[in-house]
Amino acid sequence: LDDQGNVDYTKIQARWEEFKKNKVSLANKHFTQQVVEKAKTLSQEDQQRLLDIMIEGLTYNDSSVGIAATRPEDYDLFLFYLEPLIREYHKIEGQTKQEHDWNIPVGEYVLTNIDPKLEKVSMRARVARNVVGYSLPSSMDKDERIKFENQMVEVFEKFGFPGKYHSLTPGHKNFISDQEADVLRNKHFLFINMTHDNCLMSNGVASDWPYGRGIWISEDETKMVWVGEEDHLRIISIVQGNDLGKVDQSLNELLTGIEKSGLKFAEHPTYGIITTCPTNMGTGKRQSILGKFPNITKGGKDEANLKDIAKSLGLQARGIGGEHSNMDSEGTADISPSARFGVTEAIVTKRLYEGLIKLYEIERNET
Ligand code: CIR
Repeated sequence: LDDQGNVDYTKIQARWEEFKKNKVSLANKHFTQQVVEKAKTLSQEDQQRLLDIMIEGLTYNDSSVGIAATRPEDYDLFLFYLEPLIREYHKIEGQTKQEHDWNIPVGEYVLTNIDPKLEKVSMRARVARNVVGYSLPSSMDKDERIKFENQMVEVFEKFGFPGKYHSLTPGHKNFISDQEADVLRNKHFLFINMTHDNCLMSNGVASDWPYGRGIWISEDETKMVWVGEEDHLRIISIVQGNDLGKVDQSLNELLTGIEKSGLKFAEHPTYGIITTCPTNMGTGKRQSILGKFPNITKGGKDEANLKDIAKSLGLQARGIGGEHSNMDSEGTADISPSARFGVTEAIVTKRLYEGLIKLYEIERNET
């Protein structure tokens, strides 16, 4: 902002030019002259809000996307900027309206049909959700984070699934220590300390850590809900087995149970489920398996090779500890389809299955 509090576009454009020398985030790529001209027609307040949603990209030079919405309305107000970006990430050409379809048959996407070794695999599916009436996590203040967590504790106490809520909020009645939190992290249930993630630090999502953060876990440890991470809620199911349909069934039961408690989720008429990061818009659904790819990764030494091959198949390969983590010496990776918008929940599962057929074929042929 200049001395008068006006947005200084020359400075922003100079920053993007500087950043382009290293890596081009989607936030950078889509901040075109046309976007600048349109932005200048907005009120001063809205121009400042536009800066807020791209602050990650402007302050952290290693982001691939660099955008975090601050309120659900951002996807209307700043659609002139975000629409081409969303379409590029999800590979959508032309107009698409988000549809939902949870009709995912059990017995159809069976991993042992791809490779007999895939008898007992860690299968994970999650949906991101944000609750109407709260700011999105990048712009919540500490009180709002705590208020939201307490509202969720009431839901967990009443929604009928046996389980327990663990809070990271100091002084909370369900508080767990750092050591207890690490036990849950080692089981890949709980998210990392968000202050260790530069993206989440720069966009404000990690602010007020660890207030308002926690995890609900079902007694059988197959269903869980993250509270206060990148979205208000990440509703998750983890099932050990080989039928992708079973993890969807479990996730859908949990999601339906939470919906019945009366929470209203933010949804856009065209872009579907509203999420902090544009990569999750649409279904908000990410489904993955933990697979071993020792040949493609050359014993875990060439993670980039797996990431590139996965990308060419419309998949994303991550390490075992989340988005910015590493693979082990067996090349254990979390593989999921990239697209979440313009596909239904059922298509996300189908894409994972069909992508894995190709990926395991490449793994078998790699020497
Ligand atoms: C970034 O822009 O690099 C981070 N905010 C995360 C991007 C979202 N995730 C992804 O590409 N799968």
